Parts: sequence; C-alpha cells; structure tokens
Amino acid sequence: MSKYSQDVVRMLYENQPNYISGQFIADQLNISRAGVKKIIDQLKNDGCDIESVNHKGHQLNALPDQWYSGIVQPIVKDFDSIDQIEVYNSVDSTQTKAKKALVGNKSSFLILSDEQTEGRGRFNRNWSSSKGKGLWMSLVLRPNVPFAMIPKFNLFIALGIRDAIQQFSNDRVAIKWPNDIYIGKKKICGFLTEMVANYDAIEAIICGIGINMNHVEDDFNDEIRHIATSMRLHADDKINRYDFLKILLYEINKRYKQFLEQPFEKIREEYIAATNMWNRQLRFTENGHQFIGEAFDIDQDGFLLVKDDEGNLHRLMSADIDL
Ligand code: BTX
Repeated sequence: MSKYSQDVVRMLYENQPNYISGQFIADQLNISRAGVKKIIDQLKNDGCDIESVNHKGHQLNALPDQWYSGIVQPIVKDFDSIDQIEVYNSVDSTQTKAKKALVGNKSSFLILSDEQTEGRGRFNRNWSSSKGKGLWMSLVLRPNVPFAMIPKFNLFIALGIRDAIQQFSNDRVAIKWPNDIYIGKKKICGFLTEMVANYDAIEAIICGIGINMNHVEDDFNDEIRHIATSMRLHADDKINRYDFLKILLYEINKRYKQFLEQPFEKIREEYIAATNMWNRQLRFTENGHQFIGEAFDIDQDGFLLVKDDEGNLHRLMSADIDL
C-alpha cells in the first residue's frame, strides 16, 4: 500500500466520525483530487467502510481487521523507547522477523503482523495466530544492562500487559507467572523474551507478545478452544485495535522504564496481587522434572517459591505450570 494511501487512512481515522473533504485531503498531501478519489476507491475495494457524499466528503465507518501503518506510526511516535515500526499482513513469526531485522542495526523497533503462519511459544511450541483476530508483535529493545537483569524484564512487562488488558476487560485479568496472562482459567496472552548478546553486553531484548483480541469462540481451533480466551469475550464490544495498542505501549513503556531504574522488590507486592496461582495444588514442570505443589510466594528476585506435596521447598526461576 502506498504512503499516500496510508496517509489517507490516517486522516479518515483521525477525523472519525466527521466527513473530510476530498479537497482537504488533496491539499494536505499535495496530490490531485482525482488522486484522492482513486485512493478512496481502492480503500473501499480493500474492505474499508467509507461513505462518500457529494459536497460533504468522506466518512470512515469501519476499517477491516488489519493493521494500517499510517495509523500505527503516530501512535508509536509517542514512545521514546521505539524508533521504528514494521507492519505486515502475514509473516512466519514476528519473533523470527525481528531477529533477522536486528542484524547490523542499532535501533529499537516494533514488528506487527495481521497473521503469523508459524507463531511460536516457549520451547518451540506452536502459538496460534489467526489473521486479523489478535495482536501479534515483537518489540526489540536495547537496554544497557547486565545479563543478570534479564529475568527481571519479564516480571515488569507482565504487569504492563496485564494492566493494559484489564482496562478493556469486565473480568479480572491475572498473571500466570512467568509468561502468561489469564482470565479465569483461560489464557488470553502469552509472551516470551529472548536476548541477543555478544561476549560482554546485551545487544537486544526481543519481546514477543501474542494477545487474543477479537476472537469469538469459533475463531479458536479445536486444540486451544478449551484453554484460550480473548479480550472480545470479556468486553461489551469489539476491541478497537488501535486504542488497545496505544494503551499497551503506554503500559509497557512505563514498566520498561521502571525495569531500568528499580529493583523487582519495588513492584513485588503489586506483582503478587496480580498473580493467579495461590492457595491451590498445581503441577509444575521444571527442566523435565514434574511435581505437584503449592506456590506460596515470589521472592525479592522474582523467583517463585513452591512447597511440593512431600514438603520440599523449590525456588523456581522458570517453569511450566498447569492451572
Ligand atoms: P507458551 O509456550 O507458554 O504457550 C504455548 C501454548 O499455549 C501452546 O502449546 C498452546 O497450548 C497454547 N496456545 C497456543 N496458541 C494460543 C493462543 N492463541 N491462545 C491461547 N493459548 C494458546 C507463550 O508460549 C508465548 C507465546 C508468544 C507468542 C508471540 S506472538 C508474537 C511473537 N511471535 C512469535 O512467533 N511468538 C511471539
């Protein structure tokens, strides 16, 4: 899609629900009115619901379920931790794309895609990323911090993601330490943090975030329907993807700054209150070893403290937990 088309979409979006005249768009972009009409016709063909009325202009009623970089750009500009964005219709995985893009490049950036054909979770598990339904993104950040701080990153970011989803949800949104966000017993978001480092410093953190945004039950495949939920299923209406992206980036940016400046101890109580694993027996898998136990605390370094059913104490840095 041309830069002009992206600009026209942005102008229509920012002027909602008002009409905006073809002449105004033409003047702003320094193109002809015929050029504007051509772009508007193309946008309609692509699925944009635009009403065009003589002497009034064009009014945007609805956009198709896809990302438009013209609308995402101004949102991202507000965040000093992100220099650039890349927006795709379909990629194998935004995480893979981000890893390739950071070679020979020192910037911080965000990759968004409408669809992932090979989205992946931890341990190379599959992450289902159906077209137009979710927020599938990878954020590449360049913190100047020692390696030892990296596990702490997940803890801060989890709170940011949780807080953002909560603002759109009628039901309680909770963190399942260390990598998931849940509503009730169902997963609404998974995220993972990978690192690229040379022998003495971190080059980049790549944070992959998958959030089920506008799925209805039937949009989930049989494998995950019983374990997955979406924001739409806990809200009164469809989620406006741009409103949500803006809030998500705001909350992530806030927690990223905290991560750079503060110890986990500062957010420990907030984190514990936002977590959903207390007071019940759970199955833990750590490095291939399974046990049943009860989580009872998170310590000042972000490790989960668990007492197993034989009374042994475990201090976990990461684990798979069956709720
Ligand atoms: P995880 O390994 O904790 O979760 C993967 C598991 O979650 C799967 O085995 C499956 O049971 C379940 N699952 C798969 N898809 C979904 C879904 N859409 N909703 C709920 N449950 C699901 C968590 O991994 C980290 C996931 C990160 C995904 C992002 S998306 C953008 C970026 N690109 C990429 O390839 N991965 C990240």
